[in-house]
Formats: sequence, structure tokens, C-alpha cells
Amino acid sequence: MIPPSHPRYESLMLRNRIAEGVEKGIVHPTGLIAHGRGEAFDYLIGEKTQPFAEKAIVAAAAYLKMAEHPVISVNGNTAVLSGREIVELAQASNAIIEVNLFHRSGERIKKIINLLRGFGGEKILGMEGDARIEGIEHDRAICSREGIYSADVILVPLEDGDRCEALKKMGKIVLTIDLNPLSRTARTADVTIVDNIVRAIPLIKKFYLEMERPDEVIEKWDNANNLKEALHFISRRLQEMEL
Ligand code: PTJ
Repeated sequence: MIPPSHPRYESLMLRNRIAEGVEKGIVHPTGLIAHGRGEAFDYLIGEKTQPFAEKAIVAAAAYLKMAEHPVISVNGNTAVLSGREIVELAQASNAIIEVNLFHRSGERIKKIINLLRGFGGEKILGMEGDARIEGIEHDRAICSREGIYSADVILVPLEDGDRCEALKKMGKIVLTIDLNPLSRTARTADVTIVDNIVRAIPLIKKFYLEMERPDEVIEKWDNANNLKEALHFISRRLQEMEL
């Protein structure tokens, strides 16, 4: 039991959620490693939604607002960290949720679908596996025709670089949440939110609901420039750190 007064309470609670997710067979064991990498980058950005992240969150909300067929892709880590908030975002933005795993297993997909249903998610895709992401080998390519395959805008948090690239080649607008601004996903996506998913998802919903002129936001959006801001922020913070 971690006392709420512990200085690293929130971070330790998230860690517990990921560890419990592995025990329940929802998170893939390598999800522990992915989470640890995320934690390290979260440290570097001060464990707060920084201005560059907020700008990207607004841009993601704008793309979702302009979308005709938005889809939110959920994996094991995403489900245990932000499952409830993803269901709420999908309801607010009329997006379809698809459980789509890097390490695909029918059993894990079923468990994640049940978890999301418990949060009020009604139609959750993922079991059909009736289409493929073009240009990707093996089971990682399997997706749902009604979901990811036909999406125009897709939010894929904590994604792998290969699949992000393949989704771009299929002509989709890819929105991602990745604490690592150097990852291939971060550099390939149309919008990269360099923030923790637990902070980012509720804010996407908030800005989505407030947004009046998504076209103006998109017109001004420059993902590469925003990533540079994130990297400058980290390097400045390191240089100015008092020990
Ligand atoms: O459930 P599956 O089978 O789909 O597998 C999911 C994982 C995450 C294991 C899989 O997609 C994977 O191995 O991902 P990567 O290639 O390690 O990439 C995950 C990225 O997410 C890394 O760049 C991390 O820095 C980042 N990340 C980890 N935790 C968070 C995060 N970004 C935002 N918020 C987090 N909490």
C-alpha cells in the first residue's frame, strides 16, 4: 500500500496499474519496459503538461473534430492507464474504439474489450480481424475493416514506429501520444503529443468540446516545429537543473 503522502505517489500508482495489468493478462510483459521508458521521459518534461504538449493536444482535438471516420486504437498499456477516459473521449467525439495490439492475442483483446465495456464502452472493435494494415508483416497488421482500415483520422497512443509509418502510407492522419519526442512514431505522426497519456486524454476531450474553428488550428499546425520545442525544453531544463 502506497501512502498518498509519498512524493512519487501518482507515478507509483501508475506503475502498479501496469504491473497489475500484466498479472491480469491485459498488458503484455514488454509493456513494463515501454512504461519505464515513458517514465524516464516524463521526468525530463517535469511530469506536467507543458505548453508544447498543450498545443499538440489542441491540434489533435482539431483533427478529431474535422474527421469523418475517427478511430481510437487501444493497446494493453493504454487500456489500463486511460481506459475510462478513452471511452469518454470516444463518446464525446463520436470516435470508434478498436483494440489493436502489437503483440496480438485473441485472449488479450477479449480482456481489453471487457475492461472498456465496464467503463461504459458500447461498440468496441478488435476481434473481427477482417482487414490488414498494408505493408506490415505478421499479426501486427491485422485490424478491423470498419475501424482502423477505414479510418481517416486515427489516434494511436504508445505506438510502434513501423505501424505508424504504414498508417501514414495508407493516407491516414495519425495522431499519437508519446513521451519520447525522438521515437520514430513521434517523428512520423501528423500530431505528436509529448505528454503522459493519463494527462493528455482528458485534455483532448476538453479542447474538443470547446473548439470552434478546427480548420484554423490545423492550418497553423507544424508537428516538426513542436517536436523541436519539446527537445529544446528538455535540454534547457537539463542545463538549468540545480543539483
Ligand atoms: O499491448 P500491445 O501488445 O499493443 O503492446 C504495447 C507496447 C506499448 C508494449 C508496444 O506498443 C511497444 O513495445 O511500444 P514501444 O515501441 O515501446 O513504444 C511505446 C512508446 O510509448 C515509447 O516511446 C514510450 O516512451 C511511450 N510511453 C510509454 N508510456 C507512456 C508513453 N507515452 C505516453 N504516456 C505514457 N504513459
